[in-house]
Amino acid sequence: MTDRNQALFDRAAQVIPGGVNSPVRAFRAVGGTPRFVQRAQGAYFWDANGQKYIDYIGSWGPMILGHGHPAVLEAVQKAALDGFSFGAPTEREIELAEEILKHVPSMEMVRLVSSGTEAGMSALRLARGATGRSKFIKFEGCYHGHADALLVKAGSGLATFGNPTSAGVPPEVVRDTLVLEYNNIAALEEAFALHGKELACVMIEPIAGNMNFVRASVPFMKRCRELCSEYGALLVFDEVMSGFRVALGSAQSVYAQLIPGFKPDMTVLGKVIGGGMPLAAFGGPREIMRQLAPTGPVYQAGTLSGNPVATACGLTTLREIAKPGFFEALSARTQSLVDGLKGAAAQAGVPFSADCQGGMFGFFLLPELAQNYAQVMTSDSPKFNKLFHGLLDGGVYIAPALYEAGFVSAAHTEADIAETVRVAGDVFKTL
Ligand code: HOZ
Repeated sequence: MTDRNQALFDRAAQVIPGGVNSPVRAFRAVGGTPRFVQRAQGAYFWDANGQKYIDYIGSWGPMILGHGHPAVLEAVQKAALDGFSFGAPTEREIELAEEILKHVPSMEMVRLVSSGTEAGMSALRLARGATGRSKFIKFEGCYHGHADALLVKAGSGLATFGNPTSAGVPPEVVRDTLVLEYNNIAALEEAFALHGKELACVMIEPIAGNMNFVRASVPFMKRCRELCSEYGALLVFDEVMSGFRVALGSAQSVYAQLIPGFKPDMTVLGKVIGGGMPLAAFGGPREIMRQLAPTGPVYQAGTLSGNPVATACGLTTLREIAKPGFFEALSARTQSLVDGLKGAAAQAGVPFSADCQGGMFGFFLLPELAQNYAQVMTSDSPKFNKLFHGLLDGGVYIAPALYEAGFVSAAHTEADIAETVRVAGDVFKTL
């Protein structure tokens, strides 16, 4: 039988760099042929060969209700009939903003944009504009989109500024980006002692989903908050992945339960708030958000910002996940996957650790959970690749790289979880 995935990949490579429109999709880390998706429904998608998979990527997070949820489909179809894009305001933008603010009260105002990269880039510009400072801290392994100043890896010393991680990013553009180790309080304190008064913000993924799944420890998060407040820097939460995914109130609500009175100054959102459509946002207190054009001097704009079809998709998704019991059920399902995988790995004698929150999870072929990027890097990547392909052959689709988190949707059934654990158990025995 012809492999249609391979045929499509070969054809794509002639007209699209690497055959993909986002690099991780090319399977370079794990080898093999990317699956070209033909259609998806609920917790599954079908590839170009007609092969069915249980989907644990869910568009890298947005599909929290599963694919093709009837209420979302209806809202999108209706919105599309009313017009695709106007470049003028609509009532639904207000409704979506109100819905977001209702659940994430650290934000008093929110600006809608089209992608997480755009939201992160704009939040950084606003933090710099609002504080009048240029330098900022980010953490190794946290990804905030591909804006130039954010594509930075750690420099040679703890408190030195970073180096570009991509060709085409001039060193002078990243000279104000300080990159520190995640969960390292001593490095954070040292950086503030040296540069605190010049820092516009600390930007952090509170639950990092771009180095697999790594939580900021509570003492570390507490110290981030204290130092930002002490030095007048803004604490910017990048919740593109964790927002409305780990809890209805996002990761900040999880930390607020552990650290009394905790809240970030600004929040960056994406993925779930668009329900699978290109939509993202950033927000914060009124006095900061009013620094944005047209009320303030910080420029930011977009033709597709607040797009009417995307807002219909996002708004309906948020209303569905705000229904009573939604997150309890999703969390229980995700926990049962993580527990099942741990049990299967233990039975096969494979070193394995895993964690989850709400509908987001991660695992390492390591005996202990990684706390930072360097520890994530110690994972056994040939073994991960074997696991990845074993799962894929068994009809289970996880991210094709060990640096990515996984996502469970409300459409995943107990039977899907059991089947996943069964397939994983068989593969673990071969590792
Ligand atoms: N930025 C995503 C990985 N964390 C990949 C997005 C995609 O390929 O769709």
